[in-house]
Amino acid sequence: MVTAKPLKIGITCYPSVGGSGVIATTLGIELAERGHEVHFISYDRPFRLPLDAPRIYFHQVVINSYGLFKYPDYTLPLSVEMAKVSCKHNLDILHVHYAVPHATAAILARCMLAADKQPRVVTTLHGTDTTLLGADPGYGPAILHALNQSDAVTTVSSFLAKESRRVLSFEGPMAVIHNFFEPKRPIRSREEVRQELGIGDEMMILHSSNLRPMKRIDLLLESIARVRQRDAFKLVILAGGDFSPFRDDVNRLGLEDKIIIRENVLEIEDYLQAADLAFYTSESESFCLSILEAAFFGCPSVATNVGGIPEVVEDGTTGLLIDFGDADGLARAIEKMIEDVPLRQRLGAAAKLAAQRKFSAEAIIPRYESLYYNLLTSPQRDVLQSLDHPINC
Ligand code: GMT
Repeated sequence: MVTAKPLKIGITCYPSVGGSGVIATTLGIELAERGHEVHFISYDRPFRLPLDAPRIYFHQVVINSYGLFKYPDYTLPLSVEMAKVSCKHNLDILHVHYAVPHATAAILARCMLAADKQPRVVTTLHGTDTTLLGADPGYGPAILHALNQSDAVTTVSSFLAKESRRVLSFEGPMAVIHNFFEPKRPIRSREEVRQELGIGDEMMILHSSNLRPMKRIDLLLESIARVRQRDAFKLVILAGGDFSPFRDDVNRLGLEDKIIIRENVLEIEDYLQAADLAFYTSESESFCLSILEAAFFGCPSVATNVGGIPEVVEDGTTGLLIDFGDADGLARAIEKMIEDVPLRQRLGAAAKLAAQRKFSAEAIIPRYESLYYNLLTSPQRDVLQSLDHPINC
């Protein structure tokens, strides 16, 4: 529980499967457990949000599809809901995760409110909101504007902070607050899960992602196909999306008996505790939350040395990092993990220790709390606002 005055915090994120939504939801849950009141504002209830937790509220944004619009708009109804919730519940902080369109909606919401009702706006950049959309001329200037107007900007890795400066030319202050994980107790035992998967003594390699192009599932499969000890492993893919587009690759590479797919799994802890190795071949990654999730269960990783991954994996100590694109190198790293069980166990134990020390809720949540309290004691921004007709609550 907090000893300072508990805060009223609005959180907006993507509610579907995805690292930024997972982080935002867990942050809200942790803040509520520490005594703060947390209001989630989104088009759907975030999938990991408990239904009956004290001090947690959900406000749904209703989007009407008008025939006159070719593309339905989310930003405006989101901004109105943010303004209404801020006004009605006297929010201190509006914390948006993933800049597009959440940061722009938050800035607009703040403008609609009377000065004494305006929350401080915190924007957390997660990855492609900078690396992909930030570089898009149709989005970049709007993102930069929203960052400049935010009361605080945070990024989930030092890599992403540097990229945000480079890609968006953002010059304001940025706090690096790394991602965190708070594992739940698995429901089934390790043995039960491995039995369900049909895995015996083989090394269970785990990959969990939304399968988007930057995850480079093609490279993942290519590397797996080059592992020479064919009988020594199984690859389990927890797919936050449709795996069928990759079936042709699986067949072409003769991997049908090596790969087990589970789509849209909610009990990830069950699978994390059953795994022996995490495997990621992304071409771009601001952090890679899935590597951290595996580390909490003593699972080392083999991963590409890109983006913020080296901030999560210490090469040779908590996992093995290989240059992006080097399918042979990735395959040899996996072979090494198969052959050298003491090495794998040593890296796994070190990964778990590092995760608990650096990336636990206990280590990270107080950083967000201090950021919020510091903002509330610093002078309020001069905001362009509708002084005559602030939004009604
Ligand atoms: O930016 C994205 O691609 C989406 C985002 C998500 O919602 O999953 O992923 C990013 O945020 C995660 C949570 O902070 C990070 O762990 C991922 O590395 C990051 N993805 C990329 O940078 C590609």
